[in-house]
Parts: sequence; structure tokens; C-alpha cells
Amino acid sequence: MNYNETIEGILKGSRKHLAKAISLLESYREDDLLIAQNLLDELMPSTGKSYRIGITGIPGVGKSTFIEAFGEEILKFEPKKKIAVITIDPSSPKRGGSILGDKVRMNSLSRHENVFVRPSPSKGEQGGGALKTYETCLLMEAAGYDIIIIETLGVGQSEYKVGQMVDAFLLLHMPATGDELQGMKRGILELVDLLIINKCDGKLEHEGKLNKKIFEQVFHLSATKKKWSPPVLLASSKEKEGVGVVWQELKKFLLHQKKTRDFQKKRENQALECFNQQLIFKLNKKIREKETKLLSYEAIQEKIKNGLLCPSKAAQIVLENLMKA
Ligand SMILES: Nc1nc2c(ncn2[C@@H]2O[C@H](COP(=O)(O)OP(=O)(O)OP(=O)(O)O)[C@@H](O)[C@H]2O)c(=O)[nH]1
Ligand SMILES: [Mg+2]
Repeated sequence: MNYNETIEGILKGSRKHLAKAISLLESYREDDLLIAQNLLDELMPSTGKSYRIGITGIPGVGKSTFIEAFGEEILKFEPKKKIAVITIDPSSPKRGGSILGDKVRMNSLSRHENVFVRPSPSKGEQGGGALKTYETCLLMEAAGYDIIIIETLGVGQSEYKVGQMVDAFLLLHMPATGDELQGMKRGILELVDLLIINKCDGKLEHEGKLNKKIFEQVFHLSATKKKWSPPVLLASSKEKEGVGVVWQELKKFLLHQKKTRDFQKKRENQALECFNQQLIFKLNKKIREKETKLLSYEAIQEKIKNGLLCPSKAAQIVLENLMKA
């Protein structure tokens, strides 16, 4: 790979060079990661100009179908926009995938010349998964993408992580009975900026409308604490209905964020948070690499698990050992 050519290629919007840089970023090899890091550092002045949008929801709720309809809708009104999509696929089939088994691949949207779709393996936290997603966003921004959509797994911790790295966080919900609503994870509602009740077609439409009222009440009750009360919208991604309204409401939200300067503040905090996480991640990696006969990381973990070593003392020992090394 020619380094300067890759930088120039990305700045000119070359998909080939962008894809190459993302692959380096996702690599497990130390030398690849160093190149990716340097590339990104040089590209930093050209980053930050997109809208980053996170989309979450349980497997099979219709996230990919929605993104496909949503992307097409945006391009209908704003044909010059460049859209990038990151789909976080489960690395292990056990961890997710559509419960209906008919996963949508966004074939139609990805064929559009202004669209770049990139599946990103969820490598788990050992591989620094969410941190890589954040940096993939930066590379896409340098390549001129105006809107970056991240489809996240609606399971585990990854959705919270993605929720904390985007400008707007959308939750897709499937019409459900009252009992099913009771079992829903509430924590995620705190992060949500727009709630979309998808699959509001056919048999589910009636239930969807009832759910809308319930969610509006939930958001209304917590509205005093927040400057923005998330709108609850009905849509059918399959029929491509209600999707245009989502784009209009999303723009309202983003403008509101810019006006109150919350947009910039959030971005600054996210960048700092990424730095903190990188530091912890790199430090952890170093500690594991620096294992000596004197200090076995595994042995220390064993002692902590068995209550034989106090966690803060253990951290102190590990740090001192690292400084000496
Ligand atoms: N009736 C109806 N079906 C839909 C709608 N949106 C998606 N589906 C169907 O639901 C199934 C799952 O859709 P996907 O878009 O793959 O869902 P997903 O949330 O991306 O799934 P995962 O990526 O596996 O988590 C597919 O069979 C879609 O055709 C909708 O608005 N109405
Ligand atoms: Mg999907």
C-alpha cells in the first residue's frame, strides 16, 4: 500500500482506499494498526463534518430494511448527499441475527453511487470493537460522507456504546402487547432521540398505534429532565411509509442540538471519552504483553477472583511492574 496515495485517495472519496484503511483499522496486527492510526491522524482536519446516526432495535425488528428505505428517502430529497452505513454483524451466530432468519442485506441501497455500506465485525471488547466503529466513522467523514448510519445489534452492551458515539440515536420498536412492553429494556429509552414503531402495516398496525400512546406518555413523564422529548413515529419500512417523516424529525432534532450547542459539547465529550477508552485499552494490552516471571496477569486475576488480593492493591502492583519494565 502506498501511504500518500491512500491519503489522497480517501480525500478524493475513493471507495477502494477508504475500504483499505478500514481493513487496516480492523486488523489484529500491530503494524497494520500503526499505519491506520497514522493515516487517521493525518486525516483528522477533514473529519467531523457528518451527521452520525445510530439505529438500534432487537434482531429482526427491521433495522436494515428501515435503513434501506431511509437512505433512499434522503437521496430523493437531497441527491447530492453521500451516505455511509456501518452494520455491526455478530461475530458469533449465537449472539444475534434476525430471529426470523431472513436478514436484509441492503442490496438496493448499496448499489447507489453515493452510498457506501460496510459490515463491521463485532469483535467484542477484547478487540476494542466500539472504538473501531468510532474511528471508521472518522475515516468515512474524511472520504466526504455527509451522513453516517450505524446499525447496531440490539443486544448486549454494544447498543449503549454506539448510543454514546453518535449525534442522534434512533430506536426501532416492533408493535407489542402490553405484557411484552413490560419486559422491554427501559435503560435504552434514556439514550433515545427518536423512537420509530416499525412494521406498522397489516395486522400489527393497530397494536403499533396503541404502543405510540404508551411511549408518548413515558417520554412525557420524563420530559422535565430533558430539553428534547423524543417523538414517537409510526412507520412501515417494507411499504416505505412514514420513513420521510423520520428524516424530517431527525433534521429538527439535529438543528435543535446545534442551536443549543449540545451538538458540539456532545462531540467533544465523545472524542475525549474515546481517548480515555483507547488509553485503557492500550494500557491493558501493554500489561498483558509485559507479563514476566515475577508477575503473571492470569495469576493476579486468579487471586482477585478468590478474594486473596484486594483489587486496588492488584492494580497498583501491575502498574508499578509496568513502570519498571
Ligand atoms: N411487515 C413488515 N416486515 C418488515 C418491515 N421491516 C422489515 N420487515 C421484515 O422483517 C425481517 C427482518 O428485517 P431486517 O431488516 O433484516 O431486520 P434487522 O433488524 O436488520 O435484523 P438483524 O440485522 O438480524 O438484527 C425481514 O423479513 C423484513 O422483510 C416492515 O415495516 N413491515
Ligand atoms: Mg440487519
